[in-house]
Amino acid sequence: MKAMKILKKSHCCFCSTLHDLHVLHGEYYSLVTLLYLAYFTYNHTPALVLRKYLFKMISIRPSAFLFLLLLPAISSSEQISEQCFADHSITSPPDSYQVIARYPHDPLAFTQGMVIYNDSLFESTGLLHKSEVRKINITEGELLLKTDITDIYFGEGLTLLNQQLVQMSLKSGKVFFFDPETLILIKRMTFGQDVWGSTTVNNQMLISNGTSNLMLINPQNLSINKTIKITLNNKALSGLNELEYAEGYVYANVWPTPCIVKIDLVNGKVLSWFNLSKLYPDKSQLPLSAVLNGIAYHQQTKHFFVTGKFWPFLYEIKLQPNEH
Ligand SMILES: [Ca+2]
Repeated sequence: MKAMKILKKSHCCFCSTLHDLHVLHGEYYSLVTLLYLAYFTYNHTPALVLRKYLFKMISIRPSAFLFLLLLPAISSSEQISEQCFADHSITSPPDSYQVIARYPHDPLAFTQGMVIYNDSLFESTGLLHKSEVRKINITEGELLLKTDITDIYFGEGLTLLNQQLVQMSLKSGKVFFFDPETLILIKRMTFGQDVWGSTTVNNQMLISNGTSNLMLINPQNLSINKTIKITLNNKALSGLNELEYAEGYVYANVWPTPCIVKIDLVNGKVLSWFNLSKLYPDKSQLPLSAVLNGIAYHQQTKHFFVTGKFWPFLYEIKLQPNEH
């Protein structure tokens, strides 16, 4: 409310511009909240959404043009890196992978996490008002079932634990448990912390929060059993996001890169890394938030299935670590 009053009373052109932005949006928000919504709700970086609004406003308030001129410098620093771990002094080439097949994937899905159960793909999607859990036919990409969490929650990681699908959420700390056959909500619990990705390790939930720490969680009361610092070349590796446990190791994609790392949970060390930047290289029509963000493992074929936010394809791949 204080921020709103300041904006309404100010007569400087910058504040007037911001005020108009808020009016155009239909509600009053603080600038920080507006930029947060810009990124997560409109799927654009703050600079891109500001540019969009400023173009609209030039006819209403010519001073908007001055602020438009400032934006290229902002956006140039927001390019999503196609490089993996530039600051970790990596000298060896990435490990290899083989593409087995490509399947359709909903290009409107803001993919946040994936897991395979009984030969179906289960996907968690994010964004306010659009967060869902979906059951999908892998090869056809057909949506078989879906359910949404209420509009105020933002879906994140998804895993299967004790025959239940468990979906995490951003900011709210809410954890949702679903029946995988019907996608009916069984219960909800409160973890109380920000969660990005999740997977299941020996009947415990393993979660990420965008830092270099992974946490093992007791599924009964959501208490933290253990925190593991993940390192690459003896340096903490931050940005850990979507997770998948397979054959004794944890695989994590590192936000916002197109890279996946293979982690030994015993010591937290990265054993292998894969650069998937060439998997779906045509991102010219996608927002910058359209990064790799879905990893699921098929236990029978031992293949991984990967996709990204708004990617039109799901890829079946076989990881082939180099001889180290
Ligand atoms: Ca996963």
